[in-house]
Amino acid sequence: MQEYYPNVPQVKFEGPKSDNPLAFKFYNPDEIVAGKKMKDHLKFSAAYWHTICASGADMFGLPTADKTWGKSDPMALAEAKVGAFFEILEKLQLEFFAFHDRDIAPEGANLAESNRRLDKIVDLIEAAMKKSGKKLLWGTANLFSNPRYMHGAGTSCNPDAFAFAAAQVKKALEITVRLNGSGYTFWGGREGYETLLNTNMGLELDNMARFLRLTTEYGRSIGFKGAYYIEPKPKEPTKHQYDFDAATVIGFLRKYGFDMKLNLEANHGTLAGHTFQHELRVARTEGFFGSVDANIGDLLLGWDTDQFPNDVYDTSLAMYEILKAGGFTTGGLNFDAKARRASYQPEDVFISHVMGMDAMALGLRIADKLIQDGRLDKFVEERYAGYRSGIGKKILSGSVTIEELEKYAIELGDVTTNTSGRQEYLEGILNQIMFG
Ligand code: XLS
Ligand code: CA
Ligand code: CA
Repeated sequence: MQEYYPNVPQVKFEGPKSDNPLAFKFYNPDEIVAGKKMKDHLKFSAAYWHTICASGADMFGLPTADKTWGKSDPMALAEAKVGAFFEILEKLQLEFFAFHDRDIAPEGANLAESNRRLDKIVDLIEAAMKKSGKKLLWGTANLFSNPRYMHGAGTSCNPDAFAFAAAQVKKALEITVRLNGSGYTFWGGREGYETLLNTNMGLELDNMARFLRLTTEYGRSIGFKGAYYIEPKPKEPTKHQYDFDAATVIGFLRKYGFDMKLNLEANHGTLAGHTFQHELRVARTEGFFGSVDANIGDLLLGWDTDQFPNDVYDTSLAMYEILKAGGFTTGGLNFDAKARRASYQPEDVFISHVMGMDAMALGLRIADKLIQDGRLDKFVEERYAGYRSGIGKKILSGSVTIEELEKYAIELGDVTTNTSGRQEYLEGILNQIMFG
């Protein structure tokens, strides 16, 4: 069997003192944290499109990273990529992966040919999964790269594009079922608008719902038992994306009555002006927590940089929310991430994942300590203690009238007993847990 990365050994846990760039310092897969193996908490996944396809090309420059292994024929290259990708999963101890249909096989001259090409590569992926035990976290369809989707897919003004997209998702769902995927993700690639001057927003939103209805029902009809996710993103590629953020998507799902969860990307949360923790908190509070794309953006830039997570404050607070949500069931931590353009050597694919996995593992360790410590929970509990008795209890019971509240307020005279929010005390606890 061909080895695609002969210079990269099996990556293992060596502990915090190790200076080996190709070893985990904090991610120790079988170590028990909060009652479970770290690998079962974190459920790491690699993204086919970045890990094995992204070449470092950007709007200003050509590719920097060679991921072709001397293959120029597109199908021969697609076949080589399967071998290389599974070698990466194996060497990095990544148990899961995710892909778009067009990442794994190049589009043909028509839909029938594209589907035949997909079948050929899926045969290889299925065999590689069987051999390695690796699992599909979620599948998806690329409904944004081809020019046919210039106006969107489900929200396109052109019904031919709607039909083509539905056919593409039908095939992607069949593949996901065949590969036993535990999820299927809808990211609204170009489902948004550039200008309201040419846009019928009401029709587009209803059509997005029609599109989701048709596709999700089809998935169930062919035996898909996993979770459907919508991945929010506020902008890019369109100026305004309909799936703006967690709260917007939850409103949409409730309006149209869909049983779906959220796949939350850290980077998309910050692009929407929220912290990653905020997006996770919204999802967990509302019961829509599903899966996570752990990649971050650069807070000084206003676009989607898809970087590996390195900020341990962020990963700790994210893991805190994830633990509080009860952890992953169908979902996992997918690295929708790529090494920077100048980190172009084959080893960088591995080094970048190692750093990201260690950052999430540190987050898990710290989140567990925060919960064990209990001071944050206790503080929040006490902050709302007023609702456990008296007028507070009555408000919660729903039995209070506005006249009673008026009477109570008149008798009270004024609100004189507010307690301190103690933000700095709580931030100090976080630092103490992290560095103490
Ligand atoms: C793009 C999205 C995309 C989805 C899958 O910004 O993150 O990669 O995760 O289509
Ligand atoms: Ca992204
Ligand atoms: Ca993503």
